Amino acid sequence: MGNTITETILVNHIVEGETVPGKEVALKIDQTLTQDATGTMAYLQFESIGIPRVKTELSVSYVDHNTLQSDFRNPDDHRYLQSIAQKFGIHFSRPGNGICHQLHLERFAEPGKTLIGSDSHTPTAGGIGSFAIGAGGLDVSVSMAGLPYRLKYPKVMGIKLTGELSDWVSAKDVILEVLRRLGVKGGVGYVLEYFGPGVKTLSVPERATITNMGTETGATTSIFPSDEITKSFLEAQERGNSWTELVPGEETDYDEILEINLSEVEPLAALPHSPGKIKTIRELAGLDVQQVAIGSCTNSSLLDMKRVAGILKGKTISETLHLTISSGSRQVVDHLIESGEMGYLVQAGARILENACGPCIGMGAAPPSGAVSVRTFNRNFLGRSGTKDADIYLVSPETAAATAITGVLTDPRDLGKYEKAEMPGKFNINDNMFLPPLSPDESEKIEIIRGPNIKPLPEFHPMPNKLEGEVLLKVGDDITTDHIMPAGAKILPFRSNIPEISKFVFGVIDDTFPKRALDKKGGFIIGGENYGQGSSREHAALAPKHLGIKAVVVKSFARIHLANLVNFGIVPLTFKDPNDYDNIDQGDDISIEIGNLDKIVKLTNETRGLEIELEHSLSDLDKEILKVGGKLPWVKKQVK
Ligand code: MIC
Ligand code: SF4
Repeated sequence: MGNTITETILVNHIVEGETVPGKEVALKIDQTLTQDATGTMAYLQFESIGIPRVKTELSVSYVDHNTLQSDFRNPDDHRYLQSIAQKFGIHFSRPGNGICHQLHLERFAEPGKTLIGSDSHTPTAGGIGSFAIGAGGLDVSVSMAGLPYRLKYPKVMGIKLTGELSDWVSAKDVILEVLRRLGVKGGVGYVLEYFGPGVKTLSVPERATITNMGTETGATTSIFPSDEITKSFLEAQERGNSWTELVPGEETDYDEILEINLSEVEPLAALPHSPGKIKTIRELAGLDVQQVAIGSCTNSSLLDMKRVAGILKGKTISETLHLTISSGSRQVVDHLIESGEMGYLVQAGARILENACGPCIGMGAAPPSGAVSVRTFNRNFLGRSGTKDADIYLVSPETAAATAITGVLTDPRDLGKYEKAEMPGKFNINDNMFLPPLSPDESEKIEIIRGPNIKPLPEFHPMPNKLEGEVLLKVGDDITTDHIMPAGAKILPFRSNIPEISKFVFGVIDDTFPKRALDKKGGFIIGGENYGQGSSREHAALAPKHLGIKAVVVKSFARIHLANLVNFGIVPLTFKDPNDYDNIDQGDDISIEIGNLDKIVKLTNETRGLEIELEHSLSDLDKEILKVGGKLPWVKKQVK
């Protein structure tokens, strides 16, 4: 018997705990990344921990989300982030350089290393064999302070790839096929590890597309082996020295196996409003489309853009739609300019956007009312595009480009002859938009620059033994962090200002929620399965905390959101019997005996005179953290 790659890397990094699935282990973290929308909060927290310099091998601060500078707020945050990076020994990626995950893959990610990022798509680096996990900003700042990262030891699902992709079918279709099989909850508690003869048919950027969107299955992370293909990619990025081989396990080493024959995969789409709602393009073909958007951390590599350029060459986009293209990095753009392929995009009528998240996070390019927008992104949650009644379909770059030409959803196989796009043997390397860390002496002279929108963190108080109040909101299954704490051009600039951003909590579901919560001096939220799926944004816990939310009681939680609730002192509880969900309504007065957070916690529905048993999956440490009011007060004691 061999070892899975997951096991090999974890065993090398475990500093505490046993390798038993479901048991908590503490991991040494080699690298961290942050982006600006979660980064300002992460660094405010890092500052308050009070250590002079990061303790990781490498930490990078990227600016890619809030790049629409409609007033002073976003640029002020960027300036703050730059000064923080220079103060604390962190690499700084300047705005315009590209999307964090694409850049990290190109310039920093290494096979066999652990990486924590304050963004749920950090697993993109799994395409190069890095064990890369998304987490809340506070967990990232704690890792930067040199403390280990704690997680439940995962089970490993081996995804066996056989065969080879057909012409016009791409890596995006593979991950959509995985989502078709697993849905948006099927990966919970697992690492998705790819193995089998099909692996060698996929390049690193293709593997990264797959690990990127593995997040949408709820998996802890996804990872590919590190092989000769990984080596060539690293060499082409002049980083051959950081290559190590990572050989996958044998079939019997995995807790579960899912087999995908690449030759049988066909062009697919995720339908509104969930990445897990999959149909074939053949079934949907002919649907009128008003917008096509190509880019995001899932599909913005040079290979993706070259394929799109090849399809658009000599064509004009349909007059019934708009096409936006955002490349993942300056390296990608540089190559497209050099090869002339950028010309094909421009000549076809594409609107070339900045190398940033852009429309993926609702930063511009909102679709028209009631429109169908076809995107190469990874999320299509309700309202995320900026237009609540728009229908977003998630597809491959090939399908998106074909659709841009015809004006209706089009199977790219109908385009006829396929021309293979090739990556260059050597990438153009130009790191001049990365600012490297300063020496400790130089760092000491740096002043941290804070704009007026950067407000201090809320205060955290110890948890009482009994929680009382009203059920302020009852929601159903699969509530995403985009429901809880929406993003977009209007709201994202308040990421450093918790009192302001709190006014938008649950805006897409019930815009009276924030005021009602404040008027009632807080209360409770009741939810269904997979509560908090989606992003790592800790604002989905911090802002409800500011509004006085004491506990969230649901049928089940998504991993990162659960951790964020604990971090900010909101008690995450689940129904012992899911049918009890029907025994509580919005408006009911309830009380919860917290005590020592024993296995079973008692909830009393005072309005209905009922008692309900609740459970939790909290470790002893989580309980300790909740008792003192959150992770920040807890961590301050640890580093003293
Ligand atoms: C997302 O894709 O939802 C985001 C925006 O990248 C988030 C992070 C954030 O909310 O800032 C994520 O995926 O973690
Ligand atoms: Fe940015 Fe979209 Fe990727 Fe999130 S999913 S990191 S918003 S490109």
